[in-house]
Amino acid sequence: MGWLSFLTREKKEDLSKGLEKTRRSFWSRIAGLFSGKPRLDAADLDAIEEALISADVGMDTTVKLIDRLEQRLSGEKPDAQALQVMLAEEAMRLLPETPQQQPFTLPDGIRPYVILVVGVNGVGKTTTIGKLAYQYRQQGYQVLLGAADTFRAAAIDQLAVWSQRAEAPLIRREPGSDPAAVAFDTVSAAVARKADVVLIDTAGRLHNKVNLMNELSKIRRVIQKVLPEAPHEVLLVLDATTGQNALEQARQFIAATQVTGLALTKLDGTAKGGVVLAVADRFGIPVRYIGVGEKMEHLQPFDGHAFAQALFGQNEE
Ligand SMILES: Nc1nc2c(ncn2[C@@H]2O[C@H](COP(=O)(O)OP(=O)(O)O)[C@@H](O)[C@H]2O)c(=O)[nH]1
Ligand SMILES: [Mg+2]
Repeated sequence: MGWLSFLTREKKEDLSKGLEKTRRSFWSRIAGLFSGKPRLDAADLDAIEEALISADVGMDTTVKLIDRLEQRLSGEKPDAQALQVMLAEEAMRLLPETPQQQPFTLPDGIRPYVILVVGVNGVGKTTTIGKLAYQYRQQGYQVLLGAADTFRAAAIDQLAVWSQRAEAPLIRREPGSDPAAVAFDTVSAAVARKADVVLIDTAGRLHNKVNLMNELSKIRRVIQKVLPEAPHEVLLVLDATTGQNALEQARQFIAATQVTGLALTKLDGTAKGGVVLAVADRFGIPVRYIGVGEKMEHLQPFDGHAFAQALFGQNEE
């Protein structure tokens, strides 16, 4: 299939560790399947279906997986390893092809490359920006951050800490100022300073959905006054620990604004890691990054092949 992984062995270990809760929980639910009867029956498929739903793969995606599994098995009973391989293969077929470009490299000729980061409060936007800034800096790019989450002083200060850590200058205004004005300042400064990449943080107060979406539109328009083709990416951050809620957030943001990529955080803290499959299958928008831990390098570029293996791989321990 020509899958060329850009994840090092070490990163694959982080990934496997990050998905451990989901994987363990999944296999513990179907452990009983592999003793006794020589052939697979309907009850076995029900058990697998339930285990997938418990892992937050979501109803629609689970049904697809079960259908395909049923076709492939046609009455045969796989051992645990064969089931693992099949699940991983079928999961991969659901994922949009992972771009084969080196992670954290920018496309040629687009400078500054503007990334707008959106999502509800607490999902990990600011942290993800900090980690991305660090990774882009590692590649030698000049990075500029924009603190367009202006509602709380703490939010700006949090980004300021990342700015120092990643050595990426921050454009900010007073708390309470207009987020679109900060976005404008940031992109203008990036043009003037010939920065390579711009990461703009935004607020995500969901209690006023209409306002939030209007505000994101306004930020886009203002950015386009400086650079008509920007933002080049709109990254929607989702918290994997919220399972089906993350799916609902994705639905709302995708309907309201032009999302080009997804980041799913906190996979290390949940048994609901299957939500990555649900989101990728449902919306067909590429998952760009996943968070498998708190450290800088724990924000990984998403590799569908490695992900599917790590999600369904057995626990040998
Ligand atoms: N364990 C873990 N925690 C994360 C990850 N990503 C973000 N967090 C934590 O989630 C919390 C909220 O993150 P923050 O970036 O402030 O969210 P924001 O409100 O969307 O900007 C912080 O405590 C982060 O450390 C991850 O991949 N794994
Ligand atoms: Mg934040």
